[in-house]
Amino acid sequence: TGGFAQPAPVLRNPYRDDPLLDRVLKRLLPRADYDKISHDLSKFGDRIVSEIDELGRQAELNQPRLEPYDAWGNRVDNLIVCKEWNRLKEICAEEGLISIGYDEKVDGLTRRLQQVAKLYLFSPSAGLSTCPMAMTDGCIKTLKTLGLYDNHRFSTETVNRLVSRDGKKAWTSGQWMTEKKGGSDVAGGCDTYAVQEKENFYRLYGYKWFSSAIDADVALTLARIVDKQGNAVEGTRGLSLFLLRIKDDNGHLNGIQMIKLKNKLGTKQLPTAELLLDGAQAEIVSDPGRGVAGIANMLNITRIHNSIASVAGMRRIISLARDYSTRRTVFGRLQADWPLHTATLAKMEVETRGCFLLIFESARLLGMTESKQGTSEDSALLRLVTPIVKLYAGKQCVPLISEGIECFGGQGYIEDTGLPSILRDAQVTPIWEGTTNVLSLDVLRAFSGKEDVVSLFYKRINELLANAGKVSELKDVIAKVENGLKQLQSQLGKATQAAKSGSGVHVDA
Ligand code: MFK
Ligand code: FAD
Repeated sequence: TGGFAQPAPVLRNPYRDDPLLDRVLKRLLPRADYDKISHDLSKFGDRIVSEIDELGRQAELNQPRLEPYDAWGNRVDNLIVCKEWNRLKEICAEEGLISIGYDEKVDGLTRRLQQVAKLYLFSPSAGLSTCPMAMTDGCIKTLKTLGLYDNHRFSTETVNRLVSRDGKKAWTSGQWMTEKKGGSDVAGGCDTYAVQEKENFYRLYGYKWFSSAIDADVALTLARIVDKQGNAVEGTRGLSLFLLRIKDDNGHLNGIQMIKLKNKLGTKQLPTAELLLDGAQAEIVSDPGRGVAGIANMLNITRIHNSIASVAGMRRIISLARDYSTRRTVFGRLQADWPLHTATLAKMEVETRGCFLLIFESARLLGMTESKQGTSEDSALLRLVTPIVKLYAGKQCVPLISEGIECFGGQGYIEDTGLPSILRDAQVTPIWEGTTNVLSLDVLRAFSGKEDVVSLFYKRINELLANAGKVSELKDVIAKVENGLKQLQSQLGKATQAAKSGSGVHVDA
C-alpha cells in the first residue's frame, strides 16, 4: 500500500473559524451582550470539536430501528435509538439551544441571535438532533402565541418541560401534519378525525405519513372535528390544532401505533415514522377550524431552523474543503495554490455568505418582533423573509454541498470520511417544511398582508446598501427588480379581487 496516506481535513472550532459570524454578532449586539455571547460560543465551539461531532457521527452509524412485536407476538412498538442520539438531545437542553430563545431575563433580540448562532455552529455536528429542537421551538412559539401559556394547564406544563435545561427532564415535540394524500396540501389531504370525549379533550383517528423524531414527548397535530351527527367540515376551515402526549407516564403509547420507520435517502439518524392514531387522546389548542393558522406559528419557526441547517451545512463543507486545500497536493502544488480551485471555493463562499446574512436578518427580525422592540413593519418583513430564506437556502445548499464534496475528489464519495452524509442530509432541506414551490406561493401569501411588504423589503435593502456605501452602484438593478415585484403585487391584488367577485383575471407571473 506504500507509505503515503491522504491527509484528512481538520474540523476547527467553528466559531473561531468563522469571522463573518463574529462580525455580524458584533454589529447587531450591544457590546456587553456580545462579550458574553462570544465567550459562550467559543466554549461551545470547543465542545463541538472535542465531543459533539463524534456523537453526531455515531448517531449516523447507529441508526434507529423499530421492533413492532416482542418475541411472543405482543405489539410493543419498541423504538430503539442509540445512546449518542439521547446524549445529543441532553446536550441541546444543557446548552440551552431552545431555552435561550425564551429566556426573559435576556433582551429579546440578544436571545434569538445567540440561539441562532449556537444552532448554526451545532447543526452540522448534531446528528439531526436539530430536527426535534426545531419542532420543540415551534411548539413553544405556537402555544405562547395562542395565549395558552399560563392559561392552560397542559400547555403550560408542556412549555415548562420544553424549555427545561435539565437534559433528563426536558421534553421535545413532534409536528404531525403530513398525510398520505397531501403534505403540501395539508387541508385537502387530512383524513384524521377528532371525536369529542369531554370539554377540550378529543380522541384522534387517522394516519400520519411522516412523523419525525418520534421519540418526542408531545406533538402538535391537525384533525377534523366530527360532530354528533358524524359530519365534519371539509377543507382548511375544518381543521383544528391538537396537543397530545405521545406516551403516558408509564411509557405506554397514547392510542398510537408506530407502523414503520421510513427508509430514507438521508437524515438516517432521525427516526421518522408512519403512525396510526387509533383513539389518541388530545387536547384542542386552537379555536375550532383555526388549525392551519395555528400551526403556521410552528411552521414559521421550523422554517427558520431549516434555513439555519441549510447554511450551516454549506459553511461546514466550505470549512473542511478550505482546510483540505492546504493539505492536498495536486500536480505538484497544494490545491490552495491553484487559482481554478480557489475560484471554486470563492464562489461557494459568496453564495454561503448571502444566505448566512439572510438567516441573521430573519433572526434579528424575530428577536425584534418578539421583544416588542420591533414595529409592524418588522413583523411584515419577518413574514416575508421567512419563506424566502427557507426556499432559497434550502434549494442552494444541495448544489453547493455537492460542489464541496467534489473538492475532496474521490474521498468525498467515501462513507468512512463522514462527508457523504452532509450531502444526503442537505437534500431534505428543500423538501420538508414546505417544498420550494409551496414556499414561493407562501411569499405571495405574505404579499397580501396589511403592510406593503414589497416597499418595506426594498426600503430595508436600501438601508443595508447605504450602510455598505453601495447605493449608487446597485441603484438601477434594485429599481428594476422592485418594479417587477410591484407589478406582480398589483396583479395579485386584482386577481384576489376578481376571485372574490367571481370574475376571471390573467396573472402574468
Ligand atoms: C434542522 C431543521 C429541521 C426542521 C424540522 C423538520 C421536521 C418536520 C418536517 C416537516 O416537514 S413538518 C410538515 C411541514 N409541512 C408544511 O410545511 C406544509 C406545506 N404546505 C403549506 O405550507 C401550505 O401553504 C399550507 C398547508 C399552509 C396551505 O394550507 P391552506 O389550507 O391552503 O392555507 P390557507 O387557507 O392559505 O391559510 C389558512 C390560514 O393560515 C390563513 O390565515 P387566515 O385564515 O387568518 O387568513 C393563512 O394566512 C395562514 N397561513 C398559512 N401559512 C402561513 C399562514 N400564516 C402565517 N404564516 C404562514 N406561513
Ligand atoms: P407533495 O405535496 O405531493 O408535493 C410533490 C411536488 O408537487 C413538489 O415538488 C411540490 O413542490 C409540488 N407542489 C405541491 N403543491 C403545489 C402547488 N400548489 N403548486 C406547484 N407545485 C406544487 N411531515 C410532517 O408533518 N412531520 C414530520 O415530522 C415530517 N418529517 C419528514 C421527514 C422527512 C425526512 C421527509 C422527507 C418529510 C417529512 N415530512 C414531515 C413531510 C414533508 O413535510 C412533506 O413531504 C412535504 O411537505 C411535501 O409534501 P408531499 O410529500 O405530500 O409532497
